Amino acid sequence: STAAQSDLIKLNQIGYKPGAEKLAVVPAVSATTFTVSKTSDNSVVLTGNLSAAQTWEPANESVKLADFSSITTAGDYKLTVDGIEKPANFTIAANAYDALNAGAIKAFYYNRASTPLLESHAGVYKRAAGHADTKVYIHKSAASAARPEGTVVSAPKGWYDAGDYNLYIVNSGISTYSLLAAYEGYENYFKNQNLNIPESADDVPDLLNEAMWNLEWMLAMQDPNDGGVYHKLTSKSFSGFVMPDADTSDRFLVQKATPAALDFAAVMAAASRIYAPYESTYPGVSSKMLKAAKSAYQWAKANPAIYYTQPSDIATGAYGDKDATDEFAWAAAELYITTKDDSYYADLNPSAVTANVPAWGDVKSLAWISLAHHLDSLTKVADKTLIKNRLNNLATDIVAKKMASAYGVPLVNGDFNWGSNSGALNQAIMLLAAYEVDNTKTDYLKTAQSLLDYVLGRNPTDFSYVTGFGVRTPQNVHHRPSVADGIAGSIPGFLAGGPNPGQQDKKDCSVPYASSLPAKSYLDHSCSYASNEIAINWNAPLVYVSAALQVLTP
Ligand code: 9MR
Repeated sequence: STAAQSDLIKLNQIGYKPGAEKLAVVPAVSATTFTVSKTSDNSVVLTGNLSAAQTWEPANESVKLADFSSITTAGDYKLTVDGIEKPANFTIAANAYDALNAGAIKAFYYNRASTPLLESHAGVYKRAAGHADTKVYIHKSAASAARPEGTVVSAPKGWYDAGDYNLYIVNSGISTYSLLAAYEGYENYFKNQNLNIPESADDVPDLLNEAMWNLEWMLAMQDPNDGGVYHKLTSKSFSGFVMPDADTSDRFLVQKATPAALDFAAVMAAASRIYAPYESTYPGVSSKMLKAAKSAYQWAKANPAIYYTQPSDIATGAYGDKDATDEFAWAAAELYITTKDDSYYADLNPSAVTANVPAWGDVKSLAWISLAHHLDSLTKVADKTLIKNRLNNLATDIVAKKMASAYGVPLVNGDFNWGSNSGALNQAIMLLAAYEVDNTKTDYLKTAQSLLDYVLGRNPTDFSYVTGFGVRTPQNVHHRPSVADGIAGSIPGFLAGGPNPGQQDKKDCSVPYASSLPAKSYLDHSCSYASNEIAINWNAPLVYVSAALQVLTP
C-alpha cells in the first residue's frame, strides 16, 4: 500500500520481468547493505552491498545503488535499508508490462478527435464527440489557386496532440511512426493484444486500428492538387479547459511546409507496407498511402526549404522546424524500405546521416530504426555494416552515460528539457534498435530498462510519471479532458512531460515548483504545461519501450 511505501528509496513502481536488471536508488545513509524480503512471510531472500555514495548532478543528490537483479522469482518483495524508516515494495512478474503497454495505447483512444467515447470502451471516461472537423477553413497562409482562403475542407479524426485540442502534422509524424515501428519490431506481441477499442472485433491488431484513426486524418491533410501537406489543423488560439464538445471554435488548415510534407511521406510510406496484409479490413489503403507518400515527397523535393512561420492571428503550438535535412533522410529511408527502389537509398545517402536520439524536430534516426527492423530484407546497395555501426556507436555512448551516473540512468543536466521523459524513452528506443542488430549486447537492454525504470519511479521526484500506473502518479496533468471531466485524478495511461528546468509556465502557475534543479523541476499541477502536459509523441515511445522490454527480457 502507499502508506508502507518509502518515498526515499526509488525504484520502478510497476515492476520487473524475472530476468531484468533490477536497481534501486537509496539516499547516502551510512548503511552499506540492503535487504530484500518476501512480502508474504518476511523471509529474507537477499542481503546485498550498496554501492559507494556518488552525487547525481541533475538532482544534486548523493545516493547509493542497490542491485537486486539476482532475484528472479516472480512475487512481491520489499527492500529495506537500515536508517530508512519504510521499505520500498516491488513486484517481479512474467507479464510485468502488459497492462502498462495496453494502458499507454488506450491513452491514444482517449485522445481521439471527432468521435464520442462510449461507456463500453471508455468506462467512466466516456464523453461526447468533439471537433467533427468536417468543415475546416483554408487559412490565408495556406491559400492556393485551387484552394483559396476560406475554402472548406473535411479533415476529421486524428488524435489531439496533447493537452490541447489541435492537431499538428510534424508531431503526428514521429508519434504515429513510433507506434508503427513498435509494431514492426514486436508484431506478435501486438497481435495478441485486446485494448477494448471500437475496432477490437476486426482482424487487425488493435494497435494498428488505433494508429489508423490518426493516419486517416493525416491523409486528409494533404492537398490533392499538388501533394503538399498542411502543417496543422488548429483553432486560432488554445481553448479553455472545457470538454471537447464544448470547444466549438472555427478550425483552420495552416501553411504547407517542407518538414510536414516529409514527415507525412515517411509515415505514409511505412504505413503502406505495414497495412498491406490488412486489405480486407482497409481495402485500397496500402496503395493509397504509397501514392500519397510519393506525391508528398515530390512536393518536398520541389519545395525543399519552406519552413513554418506562425501567422500573426494563430497562437497555438508552433512546432517550427527550420531544418528539413533530417526529414529528407527519414522519408527517403521509409520509401526505400517500402518500394525497394534503390534511388531512394541514394537520396538517403546514409554515410552523410549521423545517429542521435530522435525528437519531433530531429527525425533522422527514425531511419536507422526502420533500417534495423528491415536489415535482412534490404537490397544489395544497403551498407549493413554502416547501419550497425551507427546504432552500435550511439548505444555505446548511452551505456557509458549510464555507467557514470549515480542513479544508473543515462541522463545528464542537458537532457532535462520540455518533454524530458520522452527524451529518456527515445534513448531507450535507440538502444533497443541497436540490440536488435546485435543481441549479444545485453548492456543495451539493461540501459533501456534503466530508462523505463527512471520514468516509472527511479527518479528524484518519486513519481511514476504515467497517470494511473504506479504507487505515486500524476494526479493533475495539463490535459483538458482530465481537468474538465469532473473526475478526480487524471485519465490513465498518459506520460507526463517530466522535469524541465526551463519552467516556461511559471508565470501561469499560482503554485511554485518545489525545486529548480534539472531533474526536480516538476510540478504536478494542471497549470504546468512545461512539465506536466501529456502528448502523443511522449506516449508513443512508452508504448514502444514497454512492449520491447516485455518481449525481450527473459
Ligand atoms: O513538445 C514541444 C516542445 O518541444 C516545445 O519546446 C514546446 C514549446 O514550443 O512545445 C511543445 O509542444 C506542444 C505543442 O506546441 C502544442 N501542444 C502541446 C505540446 C506539448 O507541450
